Amino acid sequence: MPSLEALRIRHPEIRADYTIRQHWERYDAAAHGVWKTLYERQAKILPGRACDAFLEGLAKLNLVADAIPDLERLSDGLEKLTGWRVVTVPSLVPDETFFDHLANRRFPAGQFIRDASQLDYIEEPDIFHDVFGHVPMLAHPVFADYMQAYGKGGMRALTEFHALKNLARLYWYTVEFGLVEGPEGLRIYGSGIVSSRAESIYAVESSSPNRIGFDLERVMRTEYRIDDFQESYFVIRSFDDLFAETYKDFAALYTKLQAGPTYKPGDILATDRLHHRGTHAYVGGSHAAV
Ligand code: HBI
Ligand code: FE
Repeated sequence: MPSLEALRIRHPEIRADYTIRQHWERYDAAAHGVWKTLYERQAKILPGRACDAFLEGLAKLNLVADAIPDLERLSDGLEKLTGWRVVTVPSLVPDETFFDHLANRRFPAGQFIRDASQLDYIEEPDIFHDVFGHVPMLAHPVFADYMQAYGKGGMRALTEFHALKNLARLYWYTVEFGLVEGPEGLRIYGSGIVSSRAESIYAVESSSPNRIGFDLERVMRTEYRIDDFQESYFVIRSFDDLFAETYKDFAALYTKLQAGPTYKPGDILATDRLHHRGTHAYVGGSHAAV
């Protein structure tokens, strides 16, 4: 990740918390066009796949296809709903900066938007992933509290427990790639899925990946892949349930996690509550796990 000094070359006004002004007026027609293309693709496929909370969040925040949102205006609406605001950052920020923003109900969103030639794959989160993918869920009161708790817990994991790896897995398998049991079947709430056309279909419909009932310790022991579709998704019963399962002091759990097994992304355990056992037919990319 570039240092604050390095970022200052492109963003002379960058602050110590890595925030910058969005400079909404600087997005050109091509940039707004990329937002529109991505938005319309997802709007077509998400009904019946994304959870109600996500779809309701889009509507409540008036997030539309027309143009890249102005984050100040978006924040004014979001703040009235759950007290969160969206701040602009160049892209990835250091862990402690990220956690400090979340702990204070500020969601950092990347300023740039991907190029039209890269609609399906980007290395760093852009404004489409961050705003379309993450912000609708922040309009849900319980999820909004979960995200703040993650920020507070992240700070402790980093400074007191050196357990960031475990906590980052929780974030990955919930906030980024989570599924939830809906009245009519499994639905997406994870931002990494909901902002990807191919993975939105794969995550709920493909027979390839495992879909496993959420279990906190199990998830914290499970490695994840950042370079391909997930081999396993974890399914929560509800956002209330997720919050109840995770709103606790992790000190004893972190100690426990220092010993015992670590699982590969595709592993299935005898103790798993399986919604679906994957066929593992999907093979792509390299198989590096982090
Ligand atoms: N920065 N902008 C941004 N977005 C993220 O999702 C993010 C980050 N910095 C660190 C980070 N995520 C993760 O390392 C933590 O969730 C563990
Ligand atoms: Fe994300």
